[in-house]
Amino acid sequence: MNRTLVIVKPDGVERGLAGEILARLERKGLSLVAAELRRLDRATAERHYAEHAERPFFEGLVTFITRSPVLVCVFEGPADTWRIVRALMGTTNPADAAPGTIRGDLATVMSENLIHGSDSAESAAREIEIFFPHLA
Ligand code: D4T
Repeated sequence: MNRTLVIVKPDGVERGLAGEILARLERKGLSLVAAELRRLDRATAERHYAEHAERPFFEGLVTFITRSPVLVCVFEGPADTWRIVRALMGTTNPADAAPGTIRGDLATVMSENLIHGSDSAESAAREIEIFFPHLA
């Protein structure tokens, strides 16, 4: 089996969409193996988004992801489970995301796009280590 990290972002929890988002991943056939509602501190957010440290949107991104609790989860499925989650999420900008995807159905703007999913096998391993070190 193969694992990936999912975060229901602050907008998702605030809007009461955590259950809907997890249900979509579960209905697809993925299994929830860890979940915790957590308010991220700045250091953890900066570590998670380290690849974007030099980007102009970084400060806003860290402020956003730390503004209220997120639901951090690990999902398990077949090989490359991260790809399955990414397909269900839809593109980063919800304005372009296909209907039927989480972002396509439930979000409108890139700065509040509801869900994070690891974007490679390497990212999944790195991110599970950050949030659930006992599972890494
Ligand atoms: P995450 O990492 O949150 O799952 O989103 P993606 O994998 O789909 O997109 P990303 O890493 O490129 O961007 C991370 C995060 O930053 C926000 N963002 C991104 C933004 O506010 N402005 C931008 O121009 C970009 C590229 C949205 C998601």
